[in-house]
Amino acid sequence: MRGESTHVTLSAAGGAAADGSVASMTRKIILDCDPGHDDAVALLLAHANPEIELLAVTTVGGNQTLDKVTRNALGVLTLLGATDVPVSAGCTRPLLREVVVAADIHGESGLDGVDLPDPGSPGHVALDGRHAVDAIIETVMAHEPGEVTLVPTGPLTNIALALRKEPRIVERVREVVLMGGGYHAGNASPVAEFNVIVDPEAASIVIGAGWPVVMVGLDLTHQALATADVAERVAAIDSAPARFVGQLIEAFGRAYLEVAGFDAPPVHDPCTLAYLIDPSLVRVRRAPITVELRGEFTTGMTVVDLRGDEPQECPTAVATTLDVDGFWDLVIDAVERVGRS
Ligand code: PIR
Ligand code: CA
Repeated sequence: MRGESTHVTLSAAGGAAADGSVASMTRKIILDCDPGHDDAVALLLAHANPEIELLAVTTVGGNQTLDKVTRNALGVLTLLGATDVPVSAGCTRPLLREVVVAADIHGESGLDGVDLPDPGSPGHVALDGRHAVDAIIETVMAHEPGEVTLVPTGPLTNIALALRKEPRIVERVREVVLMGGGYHAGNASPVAEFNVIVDPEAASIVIGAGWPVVMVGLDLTHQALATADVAERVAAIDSAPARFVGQLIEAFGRAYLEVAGFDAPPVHDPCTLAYLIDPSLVRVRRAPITVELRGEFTTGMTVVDLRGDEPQECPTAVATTLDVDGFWDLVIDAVERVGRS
């Protein structure tokens, strides 16, 4: 489909610009996140990998309250030297439901166990004045159809509201590659993943909008384990960003061991970017997805219909298999690159 890749893209607009020319191979993205240890690694990969052009970062209440995750996003970008990326704060709470945070995993700050630059320090990244919903709409509408990819790695509240405020973004966005959900088991309930169960109505709106969606769920992200070998590779790099990633992995690993009994923590959110940078790293399968909104025990479950042959016309897909070594090579390469700049 796309000339520059053998990968069968799910994008409606493909890689061609409106004038028929093939768009550059870099992917223009908006990262909508709730940092969060693994969101911080996603910020790093998005900033440092040359295939990704980070147009904007938007924040949403999720792992911690909006004020905390926004402070974390600004601190992480400052540490990375990503001082030219606009950051906008978004929704403080889900569309219909009460705020739920993941303090057990991410701590009271949302990023416990890592040192961030003092917000008052010179050169610290400051907030863009716009609300995240407006930043998303303005950024998408200012680009050509098929140019901007949305990468949500937190609850889907901002994206759902952007869709409602400016429905034309459905046609204009290239695709939505989100971390959330799963088709096997949950982490916030037996069947529901955190980002989806926090705001299931928003997830339902986003997943069902008709634009191309790749759901990078727990089935995939639980393969992205930061093992001792990964920690060693990071520790071998002598730079401030590498020490930061080392702290992240250690703190995340401790929490995941205590709370979930994992020997190594799954670094969920950067898997979305790995798929965009090199689609051969993530196998995906087209499948209809619905979000359970009324279940007594199943609210927030992403119901994925994997029966029969893969449907060719379906706009939604789920990620199934990760090239684990290829994934960590990308992350380590990004850590080395930020250290150098
Ligand atoms: C991770 C998260 C929330 C709760 C737990 N237990 C673990 C966050 C991650 O940032 C990721 O985006 C997603 N939500 C995984 O469920
Ligand atoms: Ca997240």
